[in-house]
Amino acid sequence: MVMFKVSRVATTPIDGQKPGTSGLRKKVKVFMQPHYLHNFVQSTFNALSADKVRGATLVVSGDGRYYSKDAIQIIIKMSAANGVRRVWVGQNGLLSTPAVSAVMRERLGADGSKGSGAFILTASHNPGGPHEDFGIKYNMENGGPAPEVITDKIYENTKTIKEYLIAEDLPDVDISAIGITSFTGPEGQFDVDVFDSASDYVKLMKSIFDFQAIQKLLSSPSFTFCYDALHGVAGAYAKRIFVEELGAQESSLLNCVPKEDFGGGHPDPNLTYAKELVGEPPEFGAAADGDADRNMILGKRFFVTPSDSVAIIAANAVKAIPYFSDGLKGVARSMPTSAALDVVAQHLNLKFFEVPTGWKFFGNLMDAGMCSVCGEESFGTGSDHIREKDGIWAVLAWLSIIAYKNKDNLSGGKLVTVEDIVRQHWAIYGRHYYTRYDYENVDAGAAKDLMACLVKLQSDLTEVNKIVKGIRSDVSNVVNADEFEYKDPVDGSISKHQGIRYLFGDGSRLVFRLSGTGSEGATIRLYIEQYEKDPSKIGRDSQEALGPLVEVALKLSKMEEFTGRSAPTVIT
Ligand code: G16
Repeated sequence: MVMFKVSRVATTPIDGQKPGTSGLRKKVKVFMQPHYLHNFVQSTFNALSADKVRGATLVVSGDGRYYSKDAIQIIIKMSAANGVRRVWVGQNGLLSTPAVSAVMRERLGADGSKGSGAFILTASHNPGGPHEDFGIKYNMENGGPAPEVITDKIYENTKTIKEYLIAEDLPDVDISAIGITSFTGPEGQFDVDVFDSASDYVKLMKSIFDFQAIQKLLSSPSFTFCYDALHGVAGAYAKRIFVEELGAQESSLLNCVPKEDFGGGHPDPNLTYAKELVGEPPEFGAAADGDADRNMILGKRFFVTPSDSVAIIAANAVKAIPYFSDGLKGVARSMPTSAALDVVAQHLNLKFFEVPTGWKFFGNLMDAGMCSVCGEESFGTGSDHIREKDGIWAVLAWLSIIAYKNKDNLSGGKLVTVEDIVRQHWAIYGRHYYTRYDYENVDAGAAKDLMACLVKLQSDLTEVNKIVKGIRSDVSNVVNADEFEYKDPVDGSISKHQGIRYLFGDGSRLVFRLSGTGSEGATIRLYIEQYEKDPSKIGRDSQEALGPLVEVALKLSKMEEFTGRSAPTVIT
């Protein structure tokens, strides 16, 4: 067995290592600076209790973006030096974010390993390549992202770090070959276990869904299906699940070879970036982001908003998905997500929670058995089968619902389509017209000023309504305006400043937030929502229906004045 020594390397703090909504995301060239990744990894080890490091098992993998392979070798060497017992790596360093969560819950627990955690190497939906983004985040033993108390500690540690530990003489491990490589260090044996990236995840999906029912749907002559992985890590799962297990045609997979630079594209599954899928619509289309935790659901020339998607999944889960056959424990959404899920929860008498943006906030609810299905407007949908949002799970959930709705007419008749399912849902529950405007990479100072101005305005609702009515007299009055604050019902922790809300008398909402996932400058997100219960008014074009509120939002926030932008970068 190869022996290794532990080196203590002197370092100094590097500015700007504060984890955002989901980990630290920066340009690759920032991560490649001397000590940059090392400082963050050591600061993470130092933020954890000793038993979560010494003798522990760590999963280290990600979406395969540029710099991942180097980063994995660095983290292996630092893990060895910090007394970790074994590191688990998906073959070629690939594991989707949901698969990491699945592996932690299914496999690490089962093998008796203690104190497990994971470093997930991804910048999610941000582009990859030498000039683009890299990212890293730490997940806890329950398979979910580290909570704020840990990420705050990590950040504090990055500001005072003086040294890191590394086994510099440990040879690079071949992560392309499945198998265990063992080494000996000052504290005994250290193993690197490279395993198949997909098998645990595929097994889990088969235990949740009725694969036979989905298979029947996919083989129906009237049904067409297409899945676009945008060259992200979802490709490593799509072939195994959709083609090998469910019998879809190989031609139904688009961009399913994972690439370090996502083929030069932007691996963000929305109407702007998943262009190929939007251009050639099948009966059912879906797309994923870089690390496969996001999803976009499409019918034939019909976009399902993520807010509607989670509501529709919740409304149909018990009948269409075997995992939920005993009922739902509760449902949850992030604050800016539309209230479509709230209405379903009321109708079905389900526990309901509204949390801040960030999947980590769902974890406590799920661990406490209070929530089964949850979702976010940012193309994230999932359930308590793991502690991350899950792109392929969402696609399988939709395929299950379509299969259920068509169980009696799969032999050639007219199918109930995605659009039919959504329209039927609106007819029962009403429709939440919804849109999000993103202003990407605006000047950080200008963005801060815009937000500060909106907060200041909130202290005087009479003044707000004077301005609003001056812009559009046909919108309802603002009845409340605040900054969203969340008290976790499980551990009582409080998260402040989670988005600026303007709430209107008719249930409409304007929400303003700064994104926590960008790598440069600031991204302003504006979320606009309006509820329509009247069945004769639920069929309008959403941009047209929301026109007056959009006008109010842009003028009230002085968007163009502050940012110099006359139009958003992306509208969804
Ligand atoms: C992350 C979080 C999500 C969050 C999203 C958007 O997603 O996991 O819970 O909704 O960021 O964040 P923001 O609006 O701050 O950019 P991902 O897919 O980027 O990991």
